Amino acid sequence: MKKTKPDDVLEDLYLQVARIRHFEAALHELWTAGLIPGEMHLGTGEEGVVAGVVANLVDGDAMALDHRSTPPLVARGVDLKAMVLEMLGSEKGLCAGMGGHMHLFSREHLAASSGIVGSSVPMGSGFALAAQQLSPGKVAVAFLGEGAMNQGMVLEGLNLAVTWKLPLVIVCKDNGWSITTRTRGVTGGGLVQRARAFGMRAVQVDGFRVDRVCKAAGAAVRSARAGRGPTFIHARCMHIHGHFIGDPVLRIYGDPIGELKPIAWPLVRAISCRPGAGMPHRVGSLTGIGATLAGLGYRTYVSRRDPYKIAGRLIDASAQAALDAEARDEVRGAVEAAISEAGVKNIA
Ligand SMILES: Cc1ncc(C[n+]2csc(CCOP(=O)(O)OP(=O)(O)O)c2C)c(N)n1
Ligand SMILES: [Mg+2]
Repeated sequence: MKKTKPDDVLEDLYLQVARIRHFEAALHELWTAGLIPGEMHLGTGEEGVVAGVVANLVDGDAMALDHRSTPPLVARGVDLKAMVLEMLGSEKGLCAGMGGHMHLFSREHLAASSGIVGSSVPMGSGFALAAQQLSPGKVAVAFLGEGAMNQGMVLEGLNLAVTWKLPLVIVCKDNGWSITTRTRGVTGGGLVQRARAFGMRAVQVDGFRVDRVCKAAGAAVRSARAGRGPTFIHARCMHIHGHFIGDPVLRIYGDPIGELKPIAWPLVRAISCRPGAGMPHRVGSLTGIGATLAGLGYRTYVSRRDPYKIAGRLIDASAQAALDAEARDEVRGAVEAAISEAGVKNIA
């Protein structure tokens, strides 16, 4: 693989990728043990994009985040124990146990997340406006999924960012899916072209390559710091665990008979009941369900690339092993401390 950064920078990037991967794996375990309430959207598969962008931020820069907010907060240096306590619903958590994984906030790091899809762009524009007015030279980053690009508030936020020349970097993490909707079926044109149509710089980068993301984001952040306005970065990625943990589509692949049994009969009834849509329409809908299953399965199991493994191959094997162990130990320590502080007893 052709390297785009010196070895020490690549090692730092790998460490952040590994810290995120181990943190997300720990959340996966805690959720599966029933200790985290509600849905859990992991950022496993986005590590290359997130670590590459966050590596360019300094104190006083801000981050507006979406429903996969833990990876950027890990990379930004937010206290891991406080985040785990938050997930557990403890009042000692980052947001006193009131936020959960989708509404995390750190005043110290000027970072805030929201489960409202698309809201990170207006929120990021607000952070960037504050930076422009109150602390010139500082920047804001807005992370969003490609499905969010069809939200009206995103388009409004992009427009104001350009018009007011805000120091904003918009990072679109494109996994090709919005839950079970294939994004290309609901999105016109190219997203880079869409951003350019607003008059801003827009670049495409391989989100599986943390070094390339770091380079592209470095240029965008420098440009924003120099007062040259926003840049849009489009980065492909994937979600290794599907939309959320326990994604029903991926469960079907794990246990086809068990998972399809309860839905087979309702499907047959839906196809055969009268009155209603004509048979061609019904067959078309069924084909659509099959195509969704096949598409998500292909993306998850066949065309799968892993930014964590790819980042590991950019550095020496011995350095990779040592940094991976460092990241794993740090996360394990934080989880054990959080569990003990929260007084949780029934961990499997
Ligand atoms: C305004 C709004 N509409 C719908 C939802 C439900 N929802 C949660 S995640 C999601 C998909 C978002 O897709 P994308 O932006 O591509 O992010 P990804 O989940 O793929 O990372 C949707 C529709 C929501 N949370 N907010
Ligand atoms: Mg998506």
